[in-house]
Amino acid sequence: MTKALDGVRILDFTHVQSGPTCTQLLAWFGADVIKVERAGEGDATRGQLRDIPGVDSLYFTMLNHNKRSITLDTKKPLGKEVLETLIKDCDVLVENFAPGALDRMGFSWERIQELNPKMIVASVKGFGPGPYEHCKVYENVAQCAGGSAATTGFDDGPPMVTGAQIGDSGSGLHLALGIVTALYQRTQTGRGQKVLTSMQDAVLNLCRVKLRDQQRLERTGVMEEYPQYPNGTFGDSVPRAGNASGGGQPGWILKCKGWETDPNAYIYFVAQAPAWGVICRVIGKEEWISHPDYATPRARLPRLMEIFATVEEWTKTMTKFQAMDEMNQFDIPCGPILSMKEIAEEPSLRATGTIVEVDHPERGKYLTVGNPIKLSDSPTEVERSPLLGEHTEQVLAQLGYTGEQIAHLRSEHVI
Ligand code: CAO
Repeated sequence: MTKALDGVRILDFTHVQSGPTCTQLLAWFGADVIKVERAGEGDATRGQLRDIPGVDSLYFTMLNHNKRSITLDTKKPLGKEVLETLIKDCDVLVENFAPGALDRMGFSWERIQELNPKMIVASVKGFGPGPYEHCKVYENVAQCAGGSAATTGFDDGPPMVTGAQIGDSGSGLHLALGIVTALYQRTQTGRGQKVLTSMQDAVLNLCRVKLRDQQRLERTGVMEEYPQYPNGTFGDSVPRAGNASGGGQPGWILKCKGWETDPNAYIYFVAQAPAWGVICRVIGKEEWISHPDYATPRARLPRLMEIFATVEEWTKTMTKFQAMDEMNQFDIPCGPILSMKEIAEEPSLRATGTIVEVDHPERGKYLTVGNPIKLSDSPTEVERSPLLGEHTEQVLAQLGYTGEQIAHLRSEHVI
């Protein structure tokens, strides 16, 4: 079966997490992704957080599936020549170097346009144009600068970063959408274009609801669905909301049986308005159904923490999975706090290809997260990440290099 992006060739000049997330997605959709790395070390993540000495780390393998790897020193004249050939041959160049690195290498947008006017040049940078545009940026810097850290955590604690890599993988996702959109526009214009995702922008986009709340706060001075209401105070910026729901239906994380020893024996409970009657019946508080202090969502707002505490007395009598079953019977929205161990072992996630077991020649079998975007006509088969330079000769031969030329490049330490 053909793949959605069959025939699209990507010059993958990415490293670490943000860029590789993007090119891995494109590879999963069928693009031919050629990852260009420096000989010797390659992408720094190959050697970071290693769990097996001398073997590509899980950090690397889980972000570089379905790609080919070539080694190339793009600062040497002969390496630049090879890069030029690649630029002429590929549809998209994706990079997430520090600002200015591609220009310093001699490959400005203008130069790339000269070589291949159809080429799409897609970049992740920490910041867009402005005071910080020259800064190097990692995940948590973006979470802090994009509004996530200020709005995550509890009111009485410091700002907090989240485990979800919204700065890196979030930016990669945004960039991938920009690339396929530019490819689509190219079918009409015949031209390439620049695609830029700043990590700050990507995080802020994912924190959109907090900018909503900032403006609500400025207008009304109070956030009635936040845990600070009615007894706490509000300043002039959106406070951290603990585990309050980000949407219009109040929610909170509640303890379940075993919480004293199991750090994940909790459930997220949503006091959805249409389910209020059934919630009251299930927890044995039928009197709340018609009581004026509880009957309407508005009346409940100043009492949310008391309501959650009462529901928690009920959820504490059962495991999170039993609580889930009980509530699901009545369509009460809720979700168990699943540990990574539980997720890794969940059979239904294996069945859908969301968790995939991959075999690697050096590390053996490991688990990865498969493609979260499922296309019915372009199913994803997750293939192991390439070893450093595994496809150098194959790709160069495809570009028209003879065996003799390849040997010369090797003897000059260009590849
Ligand atoms: N051959 C020769 N040189 C190469 C090369 C190759 N194949 N590949 C890379 N290089 C060179 C670059 O040209 C650059 O050289 P100069 O500094 O002389 O211009 C150098 O390697 C280092 O690149 P870098 O500055 O991007 O790498 P770093 O490790 O210092 O910084 C990072 C890493 C991530 C902070 C930076 O790349 C960055 O800010 N990227 C943009 C934001 C981003 O994506 N961050 C997320 C990373 S995921 O957590």
